[in-house]
Amino acid sequence: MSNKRSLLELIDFYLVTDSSLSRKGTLSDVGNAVEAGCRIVQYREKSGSTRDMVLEALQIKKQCGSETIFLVNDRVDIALAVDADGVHIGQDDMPITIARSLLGEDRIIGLTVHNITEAIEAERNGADYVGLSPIFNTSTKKDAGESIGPQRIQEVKDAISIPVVAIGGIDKQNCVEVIRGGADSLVAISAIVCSDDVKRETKDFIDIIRKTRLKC
Ligand code: TZP
Ligand code: MG
Repeated sequence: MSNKRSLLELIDFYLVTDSSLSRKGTLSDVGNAVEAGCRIVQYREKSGSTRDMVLEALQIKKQCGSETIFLVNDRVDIALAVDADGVHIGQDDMPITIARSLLGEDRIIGLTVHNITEAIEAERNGADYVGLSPIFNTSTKKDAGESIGPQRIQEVKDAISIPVVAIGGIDKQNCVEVIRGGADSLVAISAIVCSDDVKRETKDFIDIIRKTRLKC
């Protein structure tokens, strides 16, 4: 693992994989997104054996190379097994302080939060960024909860000093509101992996995010 924490400052579009929705498969999605300029990838796999996940994670790590942050969702053991750059965990996963003691100080830990209280707690407990969820309604994660709306991003951003990554129901149309709303980065799952041309879609998201930032 190389320490990629400084790259967190630079992220804009953030890819989260989903093999259950993907049209072309996870490895194809990651390869295309990285080629398009995506600088952070989270391997989120909810089915299959641990062995298969480790083998796939090793391939994704290779695709990410030295310029793209590679995180594993939920599974601290898999992140350690493949020497990933870190993990993304939720409120019901391993407590962040325990994850930190296993992963060490150099790895990145992202935590899903739903409000200011959880965001402040996440930062206090050593999170490197928060995933604020869900911004809009989404059918990709059944238990995502009530949508927050892009107008609430800034209050979370103002309460903490680590990056805020927006997730949930984000597409090329509404991502402008999300960036204007104060998000440092955003995730789109279905808008990317359900597409026929992941490279094109990723490039479009990156362009829209950068142009919107210039106007903010
Ligand atoms: N966590 C909160 S919402 C969500 C996850 C994994 C799903 C986001 O998927 P989509 O398709 O971008 O709405
Ligand atoms: Mg989780």
